[in-house]
Amino acid sequence: MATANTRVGLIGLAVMGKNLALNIADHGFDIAVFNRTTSVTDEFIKENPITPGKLIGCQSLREFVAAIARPRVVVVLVKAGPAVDSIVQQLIEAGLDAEDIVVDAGNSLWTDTIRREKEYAGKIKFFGSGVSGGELGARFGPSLMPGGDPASWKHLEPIWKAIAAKVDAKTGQPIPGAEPGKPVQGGVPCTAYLGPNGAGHYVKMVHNGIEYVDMQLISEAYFLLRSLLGLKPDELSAIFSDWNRTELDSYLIEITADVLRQRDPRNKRKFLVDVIVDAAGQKGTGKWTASNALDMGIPANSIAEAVFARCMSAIKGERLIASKKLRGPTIKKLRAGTAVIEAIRQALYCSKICAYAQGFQLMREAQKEYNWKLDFGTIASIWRGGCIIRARFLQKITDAYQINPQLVNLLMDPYFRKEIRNGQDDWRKVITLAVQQGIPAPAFMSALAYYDAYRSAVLPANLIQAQRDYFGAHTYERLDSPSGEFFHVDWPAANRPELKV
Ligand code: 2AM
Repeated sequence: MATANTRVGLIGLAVMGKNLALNIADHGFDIAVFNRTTSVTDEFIKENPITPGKLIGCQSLREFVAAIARPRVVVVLVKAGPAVDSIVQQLIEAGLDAEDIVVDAGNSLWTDTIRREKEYAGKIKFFGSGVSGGELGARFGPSLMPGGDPASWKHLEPIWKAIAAKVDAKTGQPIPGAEPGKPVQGGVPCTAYLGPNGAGHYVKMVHNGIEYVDMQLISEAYFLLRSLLGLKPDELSAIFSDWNRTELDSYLIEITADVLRQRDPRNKRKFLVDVIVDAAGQKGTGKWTASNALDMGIPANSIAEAVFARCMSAIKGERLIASKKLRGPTIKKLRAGTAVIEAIRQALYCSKICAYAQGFQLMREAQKEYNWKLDFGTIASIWRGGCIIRARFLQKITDAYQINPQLVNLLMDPYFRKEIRNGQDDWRKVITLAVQQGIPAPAFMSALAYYDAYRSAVLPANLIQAQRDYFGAHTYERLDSPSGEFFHVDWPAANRPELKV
């Protein structure tokens, strides 16, 4: 039986849990670990006999709770949903008390985190934290998005700051060099306290919503390059590598270049991308973001579009049938000149700015709804390293919110205004080409629609208001009367005098 002296405990030894535990141990923290299937714990301990901080494998939750120094910090990495509640209940039964902190580091819905914090108050302190960076991030430095009560954060903070990805304070560039057992020295950690209750999980959700658009936009750029220019995957890989030396420098562009040059392990003459079924899966965080945007009435149309694009891809069987029946223009190949490639790059870049603008607009609204005080500069800064959307571009967003913390929309920031001014002719040309040639580019298009609508002083919603008043007496406001004064016209009577009795 272990003595109560490990600094922290972790439950759930799937890939993310194992890697996070090793990352924590790498930084010298003794850690107790537990997994429902105990053979997994045994294997894990056997595979990792020597770590800078001790790994203590526990066979029961009682043993696990007894192994951790008080106040106990227990990181939970089980499947989001009922498993989290089940584990918390079991931990309480196994001896956790009101001073102990349970950190849900899974992809939980932020409203569940709000509920759990209330529900378990007085029994344990429930704390939520988003974790992004995939398996490698968890192992060598993720971006961590904590939310909960500030007193609990004080206990978690040293661990979270130690294990998070590090970036250079000035340039925001990730500091490389982490290896097993050799944590990164120096730099600023990609984690910061974001706010109470569900704030961390909410920010993580929006991160994922943005990630959906980022991936969709890159796929559309790939598809346009391929369809219009007839380039092969390895040629496309070289283009993405070039782009990775521009403003688009990011993890997702980098892995795209890697993916596109990967050969099929079954047949080296083929590229792997060409044998992968074009039907995207999803686990729900993009959908949560889009449906939350609908609930709050915030136009995050590119985020929704990216989710729908995955849904469209998933009905592959229907698309195969439709492709034989529904006609469109025949694609005329263009000469692969640098101008077209640069135009597509600009379209991707401008669309990406709009996607981030939407994500931050969502967070602005959510903070009103939930009474949080989110610091958008800090959020952008902790996304600079470790997470899937990490990018050089996030330094520019950090700067934008540091210059003006009250920035209403990222599109209004002088730097981003200039970037879109420079890129928008190309952006429009690429979308025109896509339309003329019948190549789907829904996220490019929805981002441009967002941009054009956002910069419109006048939209056709006057007509919508008139229609609503016509059929449902929903009333309308007038431009020449104070706001809040509502009018109604007896439309049938005004237009169809013969209906008057
Ligand atoms: P397992 O190895 O026993 O399946 C990801 O699924 C991780 O969450 C795994 O470590 C898994 O444990 C754990 N997990 C899933 N559901 C759980 C539950 N209801 N209780 C405890 N652990 C659970």
